Amino acid sequence: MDRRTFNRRMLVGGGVAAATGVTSMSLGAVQAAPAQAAVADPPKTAPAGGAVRHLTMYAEKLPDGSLGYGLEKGKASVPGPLIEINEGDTLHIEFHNLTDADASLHVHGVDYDIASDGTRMNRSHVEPGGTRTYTWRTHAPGRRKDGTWQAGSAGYWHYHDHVVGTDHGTGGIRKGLYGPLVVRRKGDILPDRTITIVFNDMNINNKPADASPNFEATVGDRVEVVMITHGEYYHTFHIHGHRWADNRTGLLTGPDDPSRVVDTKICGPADSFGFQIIAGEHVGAGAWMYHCHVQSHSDQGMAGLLLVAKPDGTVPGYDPPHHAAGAAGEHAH
Ligand SMILES: [Cu+2]
Repeated sequence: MDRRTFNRRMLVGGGVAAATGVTSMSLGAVQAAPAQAAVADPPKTAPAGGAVRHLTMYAEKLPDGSLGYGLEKGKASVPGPLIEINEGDTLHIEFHNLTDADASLHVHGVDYDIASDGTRMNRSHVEPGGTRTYTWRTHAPGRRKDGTWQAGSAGYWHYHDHVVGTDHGTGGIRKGLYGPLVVRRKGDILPDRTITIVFNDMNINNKPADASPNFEATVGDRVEVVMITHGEYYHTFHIHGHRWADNRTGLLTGPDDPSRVVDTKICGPADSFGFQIIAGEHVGAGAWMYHCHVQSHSDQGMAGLLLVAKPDGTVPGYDPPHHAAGAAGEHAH
């Protein structure tokens, strides 16, 4: 996984991404000529799966008292690290519990034996200081022997603790033990960057209301959003100036794709979905808000910004506050 991320950053992080941006802008600003899209380099796509991957994951307490997952000791974050695999991959995660309470790793959406469930019911949790290997498997869609179709594993999923506080991990989730999992299908379009937005109770990514996370992009970047909900409430995720298709990838497969195009989506605890947008497409650079659209929730601080910069790095009309943008939840490819 690391090597692929590294290669993609080396190959497409700068040049192709910038070129795509210019083309997108010319489509929006000069002439709405769909044929022109063919001139741009096509986006990179996910390869076939089938790899066996290994990862080490730590759960630990952060200086502010929250709990987080991290890929290295002392590097835990809230949300936890983005895990990306392809349909057909198997992932072995050597999990180290560095907290002072029982903890676990429980995943949504993929295949695992009961020993990798991450709950106390089947003793698949980990005591303080302990280690356990969780194995996640995935499969492509296909036909069963009886002729019916089974879904593949591809999707925008997530993982979280299931034992801290209560047998449902209520305390662990509340304190930040959660993170995004993306399973891609061969041929899925790969983003330039992925951002993770978690509505957890009445906060975003466990940040205080006056410091909700802002994310940065440049006009034309293919930005992938992984949106996860946790906690006690239902919310309506909304982003300004950008829309997506309400389907597995968030992308249309053609002009007749019947997927509804939306810019809001109702989400409840443990829900997850994802989509890709071209930052600023047809609307340009700016401080584009994303927020919960339940009015009392946004009024209480469930709002942040997607800061879409012009190629020269400036965000028109935006006055940076004192706290820095970005941080956890942002993942460049
Ligand atoms: Cu809300």
